[in-house]
Amino acid sequence: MAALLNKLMKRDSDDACTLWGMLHIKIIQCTNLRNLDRLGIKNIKTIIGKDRDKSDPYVTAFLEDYRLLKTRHIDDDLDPKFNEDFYCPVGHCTKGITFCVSDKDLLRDESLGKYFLPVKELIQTVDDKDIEADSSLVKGDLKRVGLHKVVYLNKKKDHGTLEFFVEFIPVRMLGKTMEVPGTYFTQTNGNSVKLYMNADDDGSSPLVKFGNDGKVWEPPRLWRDIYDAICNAKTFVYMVGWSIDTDQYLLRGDELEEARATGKYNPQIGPLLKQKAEENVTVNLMQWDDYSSGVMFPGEFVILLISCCSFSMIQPTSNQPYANTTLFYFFLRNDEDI
Ligand SMILES: [Ca+2]
Ligand SMILES: [Ca+2]
Repeated sequence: MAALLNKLMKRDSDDACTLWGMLHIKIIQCTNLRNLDRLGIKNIKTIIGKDRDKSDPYVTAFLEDYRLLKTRHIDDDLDPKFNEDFYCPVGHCTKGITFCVSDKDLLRDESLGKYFLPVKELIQTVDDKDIEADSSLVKGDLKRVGLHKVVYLNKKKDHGTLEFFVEFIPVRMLGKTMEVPGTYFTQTNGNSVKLYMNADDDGSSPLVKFGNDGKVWEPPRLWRDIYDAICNAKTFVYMVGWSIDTDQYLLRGDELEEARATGKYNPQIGPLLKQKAEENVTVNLMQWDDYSSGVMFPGEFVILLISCCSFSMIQPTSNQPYANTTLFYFFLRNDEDI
């Protein structure tokens, strides 16, 4: 099997090889990038309130047309520090990895420079010297290869540098687990998944019997479950969503009145999360920061088109009053692919 894999890796043209395994790439930083945002206006800071007169760089990397990664962009910084790790499963015949540094702009991003890493720098095989150091190795097998580089963009000193680390892990070295590497939490077993049809049940759901003993299906209640889960949280609350409307109530009708009158916790999402944060429960919100969050629709509302031609209105900025507290942590991510 190893011989076949090695043969696959070495086939193709003189320049191309098949990378099969995992690429771990860390984009570290850039230095001395060119300024493509210079407006030629003196004292721009006094005109628009802040210094936007520098490039807003981000980094992407490709195997031919396949995009491996994209970092966040950093506003107005010619020496941006990214320190972002990416784990990319690959099975591609390629001549190498193309790193691109770009300046984010409102209409059309511009290139700040490129660097091409030939694939052959990542393909190394076990030789006699390696076996002397580790007798468990097999001559001819592909090795795990790591490269740390600081390179000039476009091979020009005045275009600035890109610093990165790239590691190729051949498929034979990957574990049998399906676990995604580099995640915040390791894989756990024995978890449960609950599917919901509606946010809540207003009593109008049809009576559904199942089994031979007359069991009746009870529709699960999403918002009630969320409320109970947050109330019972002891260590952390992580919320992920396109947008989170902190004004929304999780309870309705009699339950809402009861919670207001006697409940320990506020049934409104924003105040409820604040209460939990004040109990020293870590509360993290993750929401998307995309074009529709402000550039195209600068108002309070965003119309998010959902499949089946239905649409809903959400308020992406309604949680901003909470963002100013130290109790909440926001992780905003640009995504231009929606
Ligand atoms: Ca700028
Ligand atoms: Ca720009």
